Amino acid sequence: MKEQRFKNKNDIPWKVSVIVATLAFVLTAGLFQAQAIAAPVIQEVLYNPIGTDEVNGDEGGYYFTELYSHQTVDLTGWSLVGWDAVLGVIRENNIYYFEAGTVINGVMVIGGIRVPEADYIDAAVDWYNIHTAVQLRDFSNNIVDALQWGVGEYLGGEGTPTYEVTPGWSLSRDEFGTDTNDNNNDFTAFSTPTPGIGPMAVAPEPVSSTLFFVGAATLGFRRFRKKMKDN
Ligand SMILES: [Ca+2]
Ligand SMILES: [Ca+2]
Ligand SMILES: [Ca+2]
Repeated sequence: MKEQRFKNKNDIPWKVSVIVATLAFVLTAGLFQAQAIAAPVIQEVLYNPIGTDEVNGDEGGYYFTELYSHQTVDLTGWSLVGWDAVLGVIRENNIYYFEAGTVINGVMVIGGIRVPEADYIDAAVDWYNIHTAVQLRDFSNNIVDALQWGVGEYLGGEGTPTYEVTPGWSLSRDEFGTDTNDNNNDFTAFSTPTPGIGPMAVAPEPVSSTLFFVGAATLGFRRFRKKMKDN
């Protein structure tokens, strides 16, 4: 009985081709979408230095926020904002305004004076160590990218927040700057922070991943076909 499902056995490869091609197209499109970085992203953040965060209330501690952009973007009117995820408010002492005419193309580091790689020095980027989000906002105050560590009643980051890290560790995206808009998925804690070292400029070829998925889909169909035969 079940043999009759495929009246003409020559139909099978044709259908498989269509299924596999469609799957490959959808997956490839998805991969390209995930890699497309239209605007600057928050690449790495060290918010909890070992020992005192700020020295004498100035820009002393070893903390930094690293941004990355594949394109040249004028950051005039943009800001980095510290968000309290428990109270759901912006912390007024944690707002960094980019100076007019600031341009990003590649890596940019804003940090304390103990960070030699810092392009700009400002204590405003010494974010709170618990339940906080840092948000990159454009000149219209739209949130372009955000990272939250620790949970609160309010979400200021993207997707699921990461855990709060050990003092001296940073949270960083991978070497491709992958941004799936899910902080817990995109950021990893690193014991050796890399301020000034951003992702590779060139996004990876998605072909190998696509082939993997196509291979997996083909294998899945073979199993399905074998099952049909066994029945
Ligand atoms: Ca801090
Ligand atoms: Ca994002
Ligand atoms: Ca880095």
